[in-house]
Amino acid sequence: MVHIPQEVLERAAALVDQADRVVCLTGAGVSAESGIPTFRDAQRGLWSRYRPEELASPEAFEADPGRVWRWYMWRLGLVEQAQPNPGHGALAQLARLVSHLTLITQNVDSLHEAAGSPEVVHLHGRLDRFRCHDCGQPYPLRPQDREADRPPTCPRCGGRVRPDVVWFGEPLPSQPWQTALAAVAACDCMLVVGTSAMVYPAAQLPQVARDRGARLLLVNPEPTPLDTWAEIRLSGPSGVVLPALVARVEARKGRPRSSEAA
Ligand code: BJW
Ligand code: ZN
Repeated sequence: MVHIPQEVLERAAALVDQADRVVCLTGAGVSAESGIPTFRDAQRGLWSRYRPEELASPEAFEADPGRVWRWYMWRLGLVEQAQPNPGHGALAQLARLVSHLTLITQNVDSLHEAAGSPEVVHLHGRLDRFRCHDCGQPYPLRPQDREADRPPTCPRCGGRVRPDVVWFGEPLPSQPWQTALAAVAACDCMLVVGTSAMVYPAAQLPQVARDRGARLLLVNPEPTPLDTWAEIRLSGPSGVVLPALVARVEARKGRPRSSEAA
């Protein structure tokens, strides 16, 4: 049972409500209640058996493409079966309530879109898209590729096909990163949900917001390095905390815009 003090929730809702431009940065924790394991949970996390560099780096892929391919095919199966949870739903609803929300995610699933969030900035790519590791050519995944022990071959150059995600040591895709930076630099309230804030450059974004004077609000059941910077910390799972927060924002605003238009 999660207990969120009403006074803290009300203060958080007021920060969001009073902001002209809100940014939300999400991490793996927002999808945990959809059954997708986070990365750094010591018992159940995706990296409880391997070090991150053994699976999520170009070096790992080049050294053992089959192992990396099978890991991603397993994860793709998990993500395809997953449904958005109330946390995703609350963020989609928040976009309808506030005048300007930029939703930035580090997640490679598409559960924000599935929940109805209108525009999502994907910093670390997407697990449901594939491309050639050598020439970058997009590759439409075939059913037999899912069962294969090794990655398919690029029809254009013969290189290996890989998921269109960002591995350690690789630069973030330029356009999403620039969009994220600009949104964060211009926001007056930033919501940081379900991330350990340990992976750069994404972890830098809350610091940029804070340096520009934005109010920082954290949603996480565990402490993170951002705790000392945050104005408000809502401790608990995002599937519980976000619906409660967004309901408060909605109550402050009166009716949501979507129902006014109907
Ligand atoms: C809940 C919950 C619930 C649980 N509700 N919450 C030192 C300084 C700066 C940088 C570096 C450095 N040393 C090395 C670097 C670089 C490196 C880096 O940051 N390493 C760190 C480990 C230190 N970064 C990079 O390499 C990046 N690229 C780069 O820097 O390029 C430079 C360059 C420029 C020019 C040319 C070439 C290079 C790339 C980083 C890519 C990260 N990729 C991954 C894998 C994506 C593909 C895949 O999915 O397989 O992205 S790593 C992994 O971590 C994934 C995630 O998006 C990312 C962040 O993880 P996240 O989301 O925070 O998850 P967790 O598991 O860590 O945390 C979950 C949280 O949820 C926890 O806090 C829980 O408490 C919480 N939670 N249940 C709410 N119900
Ligand atoms: Zn190719």
